[in-house]
Order: sequence, then C-alpha cells, then structure tokens
Amino acid sequence: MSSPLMLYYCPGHMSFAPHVILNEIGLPFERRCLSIKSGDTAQAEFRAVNPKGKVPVLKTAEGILTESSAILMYLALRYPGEHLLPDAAVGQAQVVEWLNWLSSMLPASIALRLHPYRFTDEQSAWAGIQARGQAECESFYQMVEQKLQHKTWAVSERFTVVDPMLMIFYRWGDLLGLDMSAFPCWQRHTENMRKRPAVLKTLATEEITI
Ligand SMILES: N[C@@H](CCC(=O)N[C@@H](CS)C(=O)NCC(=O)O)C(=O)O
Repeated sequence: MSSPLMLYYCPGHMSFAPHVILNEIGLPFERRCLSIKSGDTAQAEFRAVNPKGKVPVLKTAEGILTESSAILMYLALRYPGEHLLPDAAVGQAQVVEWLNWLSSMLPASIALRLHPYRFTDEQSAWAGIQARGQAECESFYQMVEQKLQHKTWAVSERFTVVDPMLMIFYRWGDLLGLDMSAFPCWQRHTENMRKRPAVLKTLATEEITI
C-alpha cells in the first residue's frame, strides 16, 4: 500500500528540513524530486499542487500542506511520540518564533542577493539590490550565531523541527560566499546535526554535503 505522505522537494533547498523530519519519524513516505533550475516548480502540474510554485509541499491523508513552518509543525504535532517540540508552552512558542523568522525573512534577503531581477527590470539597479541583500544576509547570519551561543540545539535542550532549518541555511551561507568559520556556534550545531542518522540519510538522498 502506498504511503499517504508525499514530500515534494528540491535538493539543497528549504524542503531539506521536512525531509530530515520525515526520516527522523521513520514512517514510510514518498518523494517527488523537483529541479527548480530546470523550471519544474513553474510547471502547470506542480502549480496545480501548490499555486505558489514553491517547495516544500507535503501531501497528507488530511490534505496538501505548503510552507515549511506549517509542514514542520504538522509533523511535530501529528507524531507527538517523536518529541519534536519542547514540552513547555514557552519552548513551543520559541519554535514558532524561529520558524517564522527563518522561513520568511531570510528567504526574502537571499532573494535580494541572488535574484535582483525579481524586484526591478532596471538592470542598473541590480548591483545595489544585491549589495543590500548581502548586507541583510550577513546581519541575519550574525543574529543566528548569537542565538546559538551556549546551545546544543536551537530551542531548549532538545532537537526540534527548527534544527534542520538551521542546517540548510548554514549551507546557503557557503553559497552566499560567507565565511562560515566566522560562525563557530552554528558550525558546532551543524556538526551535531551530522551525527544524526536521519540527517545523513537525507544528505545522501539529496546528494548534497553540508
Ligand atoms: N515561505 C516558503 C518559502 C519556500 C521557498 O522559497 N522555496 C524555494 C526553494 S528554497 C522555491 O521553491 N523556489 C522555487 C521557485 O521560486 O521557483 C516556505 O517556508 O516554505
């Protein structure tokens, strides 16, 4: 019987986080690998699943979910035995705080840096937009580093659905040309992530290294 769960993902993108969490949960799930570069997210077939044209998407027996924060919260709440959220209300609120920030603000800054043409057709303005994006990303990365000081995991003493999101943005730091050795707490966090079998499995499936 086929699994009711199907993840649409693009290797090395934000879909990495729910991909890790599905492997942590360990139930069978199906995967649909898309290439953003080749235009798969613009295809009508995918737009029928997610009109926003973005990954991740999770098909569930209860309907289709988009937005990484919603998918991660769904998995954490749907499989409470995995303890993917802190027990305390304040810890749960901090998870939402992290997820909102990581899934909305950072992609916006990265888009300024990598896709200036999305903001204006005026080619002469692109360099300025990219410079603003780079500065925003740098300040963002410094804030993450601050928040990870003296911590093993992002929230409380426990691995939560926030942690794989941080790992994928660590990789994006390299792609943005940031010197990631300037972020030792985040580097240590990534090393801790690499010790988890579910993370290693996801890296292997997506054929990426972090
Ligand atoms: N807020 C969304 C952002 C998702 C997003 O930006 N996904 C990117 C990959 S990291 C994407 O699918 N881009 C495809 C495109 O722009 O065509 C979320 O958290 O899921």
